[in-house]
Amino acid sequence: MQLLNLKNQALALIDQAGSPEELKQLQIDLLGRKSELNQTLKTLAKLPPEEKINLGRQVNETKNAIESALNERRQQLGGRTDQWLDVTAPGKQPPLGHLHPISQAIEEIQRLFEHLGFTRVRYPEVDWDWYVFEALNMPADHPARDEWETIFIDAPKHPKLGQMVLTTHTSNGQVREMERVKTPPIRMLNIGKCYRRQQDPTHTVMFHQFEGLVIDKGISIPHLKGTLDYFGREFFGPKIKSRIRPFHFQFTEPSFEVDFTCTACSGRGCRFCKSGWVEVGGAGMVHPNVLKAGKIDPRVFSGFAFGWGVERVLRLKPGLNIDDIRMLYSSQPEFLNQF
Ligand code: FA5
Repeated sequence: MQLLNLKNQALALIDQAGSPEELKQLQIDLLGRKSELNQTLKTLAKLPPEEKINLGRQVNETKNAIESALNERRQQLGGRTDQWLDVTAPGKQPPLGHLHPISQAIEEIQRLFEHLGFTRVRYPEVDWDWYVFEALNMPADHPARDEWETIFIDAPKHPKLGQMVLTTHTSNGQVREMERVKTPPIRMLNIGKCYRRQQDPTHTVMFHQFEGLVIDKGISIPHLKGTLDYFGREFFGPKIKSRIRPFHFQFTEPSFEVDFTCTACSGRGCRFCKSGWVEVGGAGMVHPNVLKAGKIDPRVFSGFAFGWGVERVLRLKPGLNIDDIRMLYSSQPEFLNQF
């Protein structure tokens, strides 16, 4: 009852106040250290628990009512309130993210190959043995399969397509693309995630490859070499040269490994590359057995294919020289924000 009177008197006084200064004084008198309300608050400690709760609640309600009345009246008198908003204050810029460096590299690679008329496609990350190995001239038990540190899926086998695996390379898209297009010309760019049981500074369990496949009448090695040179110039810089070295893949004949001049030493040879050249991946002329698996007549059509690591080409970009590609997947903002 005492508090109710206090509140009513306080509200009346606030209502009658004629200036912000008067309100300021009222605030001190009504809520300050020596105010009646504050004195009541001090008596709380000595009360039994139940009364304490009851009186505490009343004190709080009274205090809140007085504070709102003070604010309201202050607003009416044109003064500042406690909840004011300065609309002219400069805003706080929320931190802005950006695409992951691998996504940026994928976008750039896609753009470069689209200029040559390649079409970007995506094929399954979990695929049948047939597309990953068998159709690529690697029958079951062929030793060439050992090169791919394959992760197998524990699922029932398909009667014709075999076991399910995590794609070890984007070459699984080759025969799938032949089946999709049916009749050449084919100019495919398949970019996707690949998986192998590997982990060291230049290998990750999950990584990305981009795979080119061109099939038409009269396609030969110079078409492949021209495409490599174009990519090198556009992606790494105008002075970059490419070279192809004899190699072996079951699905290409002849097969090559593709090197670009090292961007760290401009091909002179350094700690990073040793020879002045850095390998980016494989390439070759599509094997007739692979064309046959895709129902394309090798007597009429020929083609080239290449498959390179996105992480591998990114780390060679001038100025980057990423020593350990695992950093790309470390989720460390200090590292990723540099891109
Ligand atoms: C292949 O995967 C072939 N499919 C490439 C190919 C395609 C040859 C078409 C001929 C025709 P290879 O296993 O060498 O080849 O891998 C190619 C590239 O993928 C490597 O040079 C490397 O850049 C990248 N790569 C392979 N394994 C990893 C890994 N664990 N982590 C990161 N990058 C990898």
